[in-house]
Amino acid sequence: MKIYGDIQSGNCYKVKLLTSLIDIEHEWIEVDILANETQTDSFLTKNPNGKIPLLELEDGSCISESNAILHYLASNTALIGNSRFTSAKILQWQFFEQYSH
Ligand SMILES: N[C@@H](CCC(=O)N[C@@H](CS)C(=O)NCC(=O)O)C(=O)O
Repeated sequence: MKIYGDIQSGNCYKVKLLTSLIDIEHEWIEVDILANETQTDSFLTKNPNGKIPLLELEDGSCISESNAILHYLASNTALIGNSRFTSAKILQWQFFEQYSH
């Protein structure tokens, strides 16, 4: 899998940190937003919203939004578990982080 990001961005760093915590093999592709690399035709084909982080799977399908990426990568690991309450608490913090932080 490939992850497009900028290590100085908090949204991207969250994803990078998770790949380290649960040892996910991936190719990190550094994207320079100041050089408008998120606005090229080829990047917009992968994420029409033109933002990083972006996860690209082996079959070419893509997931954007940092918290969606975190859920995808952490699913079936102890970090997510299968408790409804824990799952809702994770979402609670992630929505708080996106909208209020
Ligand atoms: N809600 C999104 C926010 C993503 C976002 O704003 N990414 C910024 C970098 S932190 C970006 O790609 N900016 C480039 C642009 O807006 O052109 C997420 O959590 O992934």
